[in-house]
Amino acid sequence: MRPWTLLGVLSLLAAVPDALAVKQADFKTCSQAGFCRRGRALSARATEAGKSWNSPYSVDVPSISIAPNKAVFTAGVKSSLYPEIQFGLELRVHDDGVVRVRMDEVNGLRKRYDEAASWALISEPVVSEEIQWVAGKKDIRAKYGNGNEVVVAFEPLKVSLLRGGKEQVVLNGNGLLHMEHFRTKTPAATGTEEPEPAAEEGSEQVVLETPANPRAWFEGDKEDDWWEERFSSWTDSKPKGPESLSIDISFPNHATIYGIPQHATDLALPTTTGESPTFSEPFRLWNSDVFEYIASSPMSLYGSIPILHAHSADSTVGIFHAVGSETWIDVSHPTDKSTQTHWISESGILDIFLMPGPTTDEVFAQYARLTGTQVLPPQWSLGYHQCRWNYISTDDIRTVQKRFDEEDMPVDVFWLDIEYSEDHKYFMWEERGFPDPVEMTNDVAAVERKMVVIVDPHLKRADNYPVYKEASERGVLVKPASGDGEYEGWCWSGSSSWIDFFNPGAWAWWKDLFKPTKLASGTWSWTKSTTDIHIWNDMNEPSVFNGPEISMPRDNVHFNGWEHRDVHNINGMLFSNHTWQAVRERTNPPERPFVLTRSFFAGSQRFGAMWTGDNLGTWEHMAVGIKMVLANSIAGMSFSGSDVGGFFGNPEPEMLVRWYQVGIFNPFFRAHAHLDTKRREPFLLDEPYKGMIKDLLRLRYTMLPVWYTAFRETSVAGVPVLRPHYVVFPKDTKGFTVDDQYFIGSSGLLVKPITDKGVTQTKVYLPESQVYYDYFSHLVYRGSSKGREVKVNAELHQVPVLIRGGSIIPTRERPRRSSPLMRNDPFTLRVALSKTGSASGELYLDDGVSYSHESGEFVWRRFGATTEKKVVTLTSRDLGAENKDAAVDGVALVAYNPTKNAFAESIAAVRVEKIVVLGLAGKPSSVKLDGKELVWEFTPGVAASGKEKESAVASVLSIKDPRVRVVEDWAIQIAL
Ligand code: NBV
Repeated sequence: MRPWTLLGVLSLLAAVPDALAVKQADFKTCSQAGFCRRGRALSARATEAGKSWNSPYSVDVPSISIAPNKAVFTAGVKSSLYPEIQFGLELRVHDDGVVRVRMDEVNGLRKRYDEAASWALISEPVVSEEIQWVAGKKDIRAKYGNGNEVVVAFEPLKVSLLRGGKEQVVLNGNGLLHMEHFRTKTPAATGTEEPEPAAEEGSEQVVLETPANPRAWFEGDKEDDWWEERFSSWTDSKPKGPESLSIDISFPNHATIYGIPQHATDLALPTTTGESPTFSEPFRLWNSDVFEYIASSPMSLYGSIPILHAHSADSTVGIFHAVGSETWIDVSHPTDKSTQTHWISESGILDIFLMPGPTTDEVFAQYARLTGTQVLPPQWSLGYHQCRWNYISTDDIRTVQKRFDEEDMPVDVFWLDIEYSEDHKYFMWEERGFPDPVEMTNDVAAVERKMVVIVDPHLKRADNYPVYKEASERGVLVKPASGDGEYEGWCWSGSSSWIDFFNPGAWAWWKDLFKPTKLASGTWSWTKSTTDIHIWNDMNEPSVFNGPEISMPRDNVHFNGWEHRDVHNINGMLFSNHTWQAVRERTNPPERPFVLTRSFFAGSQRFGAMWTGDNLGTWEHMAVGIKMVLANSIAGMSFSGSDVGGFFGNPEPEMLVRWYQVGIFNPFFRAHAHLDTKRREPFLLDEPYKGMIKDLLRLRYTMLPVWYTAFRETSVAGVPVLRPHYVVFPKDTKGFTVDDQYFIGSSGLLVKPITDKGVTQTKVYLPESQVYYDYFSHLVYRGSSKGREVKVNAELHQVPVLIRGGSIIPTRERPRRSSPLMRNDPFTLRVALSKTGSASGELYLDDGVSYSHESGEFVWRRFGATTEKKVVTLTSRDLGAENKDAAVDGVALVAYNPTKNAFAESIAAVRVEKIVVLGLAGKPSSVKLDGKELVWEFTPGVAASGKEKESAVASVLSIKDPRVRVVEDWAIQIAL
């Protein structure tokens, strides 16, 4: 065991960024994880053997059975190497075309963990009713809608998803399927003479020349870390022995893949095997508190979402593997048109969902139907969050709030990190600094701001900590490997234990803790809190200072006897899930909670926001943060962001300004800093930096209607808030690797934050023959259908934001102290005409805090612009009423309530105060509403000079007070 002390930890943390680098030795490489080493060695042997190699798994044809509803196929599977071991294969075709493939060991010595999907999925998917099965000699195939087919080849076992007769996703096409069956610890079990000692750390598996002994050829010639495994000073007792699962998943017609967050790397995943791989290690999914992580690496980080998108110009498909144990994924491109991946998991069943697409939007919808959408957050949580480790007292918070107000800088939320708590006993206030937490919260709430307070999962094992005492009495703490008593580890709170959220006995009790009132039951509740306090869940990988790889031992025991290894990657999601429910149920009727989590899994999007953890204050980290947020976004977790300013280090003013430019275009926008950093709240900066950041904060607030509308779309349709190029322009091959610029929702805003020092100009990639307008200067940029880069000014006070021609952007331009104070503010509409003179845009509004939108209390408008016979007509239509019973991309919408809509009534008087039309062909002769002339101003455009294509400026028509309201239908005619 390592001698961790708080002092030691803090002295480590004090380093300056240049000296920071992850301690790689704290984390395993593939060759240090027995099952990964075995899986990669199998792959190496199979590659060596080439075509002479065949997977030992085959379908036991007589056992095939098709359920009467035709949607469920089951069959026995045999391994030629272990004829006595039985496996079962099940295929289910869902009504949206997703195919679920499950394989498990049948009647084995033990049961494999098969519950990962039950935590990730929102419900049991509905199966299709339109399947036709056609049985052949070598395979059986199910044909279903849209030319899709799923084929199960018998010998060797191979499952393929076909569209138009072409293979799109193939499981076990390369024969790497290996479900290590449970066995007893005898030498005979391996077919080898004697069990060999575990391989040395880092040693390579020997590649056998000839498969003289096929079992040994397949599994390795020794019991390599089967029964016990050592890493550094820790020993994993591995009571169940080997149980890993290897499977190759290929995409023969898709050359680019995205997903499997979280890794600090490019959005289009680089290779890890094959010819000259970018990384030599596979991508790892093992939720970890990787201190000072590297800005380009396949190493694990805090969360894991085992989903991939495979993309080509004519198709997108996806796969989601519901596995909660440690998983390594190798990526290679056997040809320039195909991708191959190899998944190696430590335990669990095979449970893969094949998502047929064929478009990116359909893959998003298919995944959303499985795991749910990003929950619509409280609207205030899209404002600016001011955090640091730590605001040291209630007066500190008051002073910070005062300074924001003095500088007229908007902010919605102040955060408290772990030092608010007495001895890191979360919920308990440290009385000296925080004698009046309720009053402090009320002071913040007086201008409709909120507090977010941290609650970590480690419970101090102290008799004077009621939360620990109650958890202990209820027997809901994680157990050590022996299965008896309470696991004890070391964290901020010293000697600590962890609640086992897999234990339903913890759930209701955990909810009660957050109630701000005394409970009749007499159990502890947070009476020194208010419903204006929301929650931050950190360290939930879980992070354990004296545990292997800074986490829990894998042989720890959870509810129902499952080992920690089986559920590790799901653990963090259960913590934020139950915290989210707890915060929601503090009030009756419930209010939308805000919970930030560091650790996450597939489905975590249902419970709030995540951030990318402890980044460094470096340009590299700023840049990779954008890619990481994009990767989370396409994997369902739209509400994500990275610490503005960088957690470690003291960014110079230029870097801080650029970091705010990144932050205002992250869905989750929070500044945060380490305990040892200098204070860097935006009001502390000198001019011109202070003014620049103030402008950026205000820009974020003016655009809140765009963000909220995008979140609402995400919450119903699954399409992400941030959209990388391949999502918006799926056919544009040049855009497949573009991951430093992106679109915000369907708004048409294209953003390219600057992440390098000393930049004054940048290139923005425009993939279509369309006009784009600079949001601020109205400079005109013309794209090309072949893809074209345009030069955009990007001095320190400028963040490149372009409006795609054809878009209408609703904003609110009045500066306020917090976002709820904007609720009755008028709107500005920026109409960016396309090259054919049309445009459209949406606006979604509701009360931002309650669930009344679920009973139809919202306002949802579509603004339009059309040009016909020299008249441009601007309109506003009621999308809520028009789509009453409809659906967006197949996901059902909440019915709109046009008659009883208290929210719409509450904003009935809210005006559109200004309409700006960009790109009119000439000066209008009249601008009229209902036949009456409006007040307007026109600035003619400036034609491009000489060769400088970028120097043209759009014409600007500004209609001041168009006398229209946001909840009404209207039409304005601009005669040219
Ligand atoms: O709670 C302290 C920090 C927190 O500020 C940070 O955001 C988390 O990622 N926490 C990690 C624990 C210690 C980090 C060195």
